[in-house]
Amino acid sequence: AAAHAFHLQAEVVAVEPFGRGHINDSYRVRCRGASSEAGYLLQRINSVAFPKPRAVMENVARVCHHIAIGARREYPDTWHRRVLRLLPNDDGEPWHVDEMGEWWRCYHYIDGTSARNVVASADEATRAGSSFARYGRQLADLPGERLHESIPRFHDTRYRYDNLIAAADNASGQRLQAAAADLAFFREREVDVDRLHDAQVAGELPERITHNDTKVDNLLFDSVSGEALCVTDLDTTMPGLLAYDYGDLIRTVTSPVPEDHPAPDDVVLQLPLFEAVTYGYLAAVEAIMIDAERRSLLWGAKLMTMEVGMRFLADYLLGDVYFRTAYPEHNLVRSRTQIALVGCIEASWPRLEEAIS
Ligand code: GN1
Ligand code: MG
Repeated sequence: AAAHAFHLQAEVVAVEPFGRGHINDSYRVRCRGASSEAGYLLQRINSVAFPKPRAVMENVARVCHHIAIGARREYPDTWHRRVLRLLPNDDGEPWHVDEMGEWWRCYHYIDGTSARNVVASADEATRAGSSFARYGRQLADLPGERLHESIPRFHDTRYRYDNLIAAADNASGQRLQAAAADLAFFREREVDVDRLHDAQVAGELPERITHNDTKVDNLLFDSVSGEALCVTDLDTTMPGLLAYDYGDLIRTVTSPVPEDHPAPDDVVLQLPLFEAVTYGYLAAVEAIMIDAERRSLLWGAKLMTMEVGMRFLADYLLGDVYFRTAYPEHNLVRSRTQIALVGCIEASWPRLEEAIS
């Protein structure tokens, strides 16, 4: 029913769950018709994570429209595979609100692409770095008002830390006990949580438009050429710092195992991939980046990894109310890979700083 609220251009034959996202519900809508008809990607927006879905959709619609203008100019033949395209509903709006008040949207499906949660080569790492950096640059001249903050304080590490401590205060004895060492890890690093925020407040780091969820899984690669084609998962695109986007890339590109790998000892920071993603990222932002931003990037890597680790752990302590989980320890397992990676970043700090400078 939700699919039919949109102006589909082909007959629906199947609707299947799709993707690995932790927040929204995604479905692939398969269609019959011309062989070129790739179908659609239908999504229900998670109203716990996004209590202001209209603000999210206004942002996403503006962002898609703006990126499409540039992509059309640069790639007249293939632009439609390089940007998400929203379908309108009967009222011409790029969303649908159902009888339960749930918000939906529908994109054209981009066929012949795939996403990955672990990169396979240095080349892919470079492509990931330059794609997300380019995304930010494309939005640097977005006309109109400041984007809405779709999730306020999304990358406020102090806020994430405080939420973790509050979650521990309210946790059940059993989960609290299981998480004791992990909690201690974050408590020992409280001194670092204000670093990016303080530098921004001091006027050292300029506000940019950033994606804010640049995990490598949020990028589509062409299945044949391997080219990084299209940035996805645009809901958190809003004002932010370059260090956020660079940081979340490092978090997800440099480890050989996925975020929920059950053996944290397998997490290592692969230096060649670190260098490759950094190279791709810097090459695409160098023209606009100031020195203070460059110096903030490694803090972005550490703090974004800490943040997600703290969020997973807080969610575990609260009984799994935010991230989608497949088994009871899922959030704890995820938190531990992040802790391991923070340890790797700390252990290689001087070497990493050198690679960024
Ligand atoms: C969520 O939506 P998805 O799965 O791409 C989360 C990110 C986390 C990520 C961890 C809105 O991203 O902040 O970094 O999980 N998105 C939201 O995998 O909370
Ligand atoms: Mg996603």
